[in-house]
Amino acid sequence: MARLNSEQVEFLRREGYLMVPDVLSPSLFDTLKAEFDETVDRYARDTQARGLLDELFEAEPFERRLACVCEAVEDQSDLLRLVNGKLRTPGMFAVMICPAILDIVESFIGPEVFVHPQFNARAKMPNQDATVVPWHQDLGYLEPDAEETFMVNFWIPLVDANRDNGCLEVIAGSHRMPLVHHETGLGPAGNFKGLTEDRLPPGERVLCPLEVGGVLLIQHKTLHRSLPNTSDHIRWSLDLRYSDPAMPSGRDSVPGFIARSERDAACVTRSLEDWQRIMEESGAPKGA
Ligand SMILES: O=C(O)CCC(=O)C(=O)O
Repeated sequence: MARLNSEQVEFLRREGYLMVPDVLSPSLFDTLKAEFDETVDRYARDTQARGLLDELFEAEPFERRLACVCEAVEDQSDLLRLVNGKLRTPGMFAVMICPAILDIVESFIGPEVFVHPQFNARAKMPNQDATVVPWHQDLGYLEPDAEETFMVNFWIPLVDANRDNGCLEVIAGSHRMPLVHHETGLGPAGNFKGLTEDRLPPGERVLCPLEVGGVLLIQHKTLHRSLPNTSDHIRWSLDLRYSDPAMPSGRDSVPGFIARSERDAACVTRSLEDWQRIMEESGAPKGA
């Protein structure tokens, strides 16, 4: 059991964030990273075959190759779409249901665990305005009926994350605010909702650098942002969310799934295929 101790549980409840180093085995990400590698490789080969890319950049490591390919093609949007967002793949499913993560969630909400339908893979590219996320509460991106739902939100780096490559920053204690109005058109590319500096509450601003294997936990009202990536490599990460299945998710139009249940083992989603079936039956668009 990788349950948190009472001090850690108390810290998240009091401060609205908690960094937990060395809690996931880096090998947990092997399948997911192999999927990303394969996607980039396939795209590079297809694009080269069409005469639109000179070099395959095969010798570049995971944290560089995508950036090299993006720099070398005229339009990167298709490729970036393939490696960002709500990827329902074996690698993503394996991370979502990994016991170390579910144990942490249990420390807060008990043995009924819902994998929330708001989740993302992010390939935050060097010097890319569109992935610099302004101050916001995750609840600002959900329906307000989830205000009282206790969410355990994970931010998980797939490469070591720091100030230079755009790690997260949080405002300690900000989760005690209610849901605040989020303005549209913020961030350097104007593509996010959030809060401008003048509307931020007082509170210590805490930078959250994390090595692979660590996680940052926040709550759905914790104000946080991500810094620009000024490095020469990609800051790959995941953000996943968990809550009690009996509480509103704030995203009714898209189903999540139950990853653990003491009450009814039969309702647990045990395979990617089952998760995909739930999605199909809901009628929600594939990438929703
Ligand atoms: O990963 C990032 O750059 C931003 C993540 C974020 O803001 C979130 O998960 O809510």
